[in-house]
Amino acid sequence: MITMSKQNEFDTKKNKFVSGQGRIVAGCLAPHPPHLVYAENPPQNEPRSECGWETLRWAYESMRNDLSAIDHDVLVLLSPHWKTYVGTHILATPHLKSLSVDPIFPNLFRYHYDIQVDVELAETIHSVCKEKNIPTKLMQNPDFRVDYGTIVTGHMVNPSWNKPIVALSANCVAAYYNLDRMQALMMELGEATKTAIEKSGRRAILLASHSLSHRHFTVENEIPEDMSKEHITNHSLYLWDMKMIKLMKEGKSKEMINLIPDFTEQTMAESDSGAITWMMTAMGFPTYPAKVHGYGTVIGTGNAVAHWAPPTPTAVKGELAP
Ligand code: 2X7
Ligand code: FE2
Repeated sequence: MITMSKQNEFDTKKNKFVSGQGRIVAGCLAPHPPHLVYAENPPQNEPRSECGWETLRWAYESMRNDLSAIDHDVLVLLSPHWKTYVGTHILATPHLKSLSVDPIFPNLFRYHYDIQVDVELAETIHSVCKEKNIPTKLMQNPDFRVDYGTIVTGHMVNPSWNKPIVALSANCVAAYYNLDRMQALMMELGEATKTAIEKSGRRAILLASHSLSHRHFTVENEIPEDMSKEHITNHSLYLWDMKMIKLMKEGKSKEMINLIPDFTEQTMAESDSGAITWMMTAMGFPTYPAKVHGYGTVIGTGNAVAHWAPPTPTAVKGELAP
């Protein structure tokens, strides 16, 4: 069942939300290897596993625990596996139900999804983008097949799916132009997303759905969950991952984002989608530390599960108190 706070009811007479100011209440780096869902054995997924990737699954468990203490109405996410070639598309159909099969790992991921979308927020993001001349399009096809990145991240963050989502596509600007153009555009999209959330009255959690370093093995193990075979593809990728995680933990998000073009190029990272640049910009480049819940590899890729939550006024006072 979807829960929406009362303050966010839509007043049809006034044609606006009965709300105060909306805000971003947290942002998460929430990677989407389908292996994690496979290893959890939820009823929605057909294949069964014995175990696997516990460090990452327990990291998600820890993050879910922290997020459950933060009141929120909606999850807004950007996935690298919904690729669009002209601008950013925004999911804007109220209910999506179908079967998602991972094209590379159909043996691990055949997931029956049933997703509610916050169409009003999607439309608000779209209209703010229009005002700012950022190319966007609403995806209103009720038969649209949702990508597995959106589904895996959505499931690992909120397996009950009891909150609506808004999903944004990965506009292929990095491939068409370059990583610097991607950075600039995702910063504009981040600003627009923040403005739209504030207008909407929603309390939103943002999700950047991707791994860190992303070179993976080309041959799958006979038993996919055989953890004796799991490790990072090579040491230089590990060093890059640790460098990025250190900056997150030190509250140096601006420095971390400035490294994204080099990091992405050298580690083949899915940050070419712009998700983390979009999220950090929308959050105003946090100078408070991220909580890193865990790090682990999946078929050789590096994955961190982390969240940033703006300190509450009381916490800030407490920190500054003599
Ligand atoms: O899409 C993915 C991924 N990002 C990481 C690891 C394994 C598979 O799929
Ligand atoms: Fe991926």
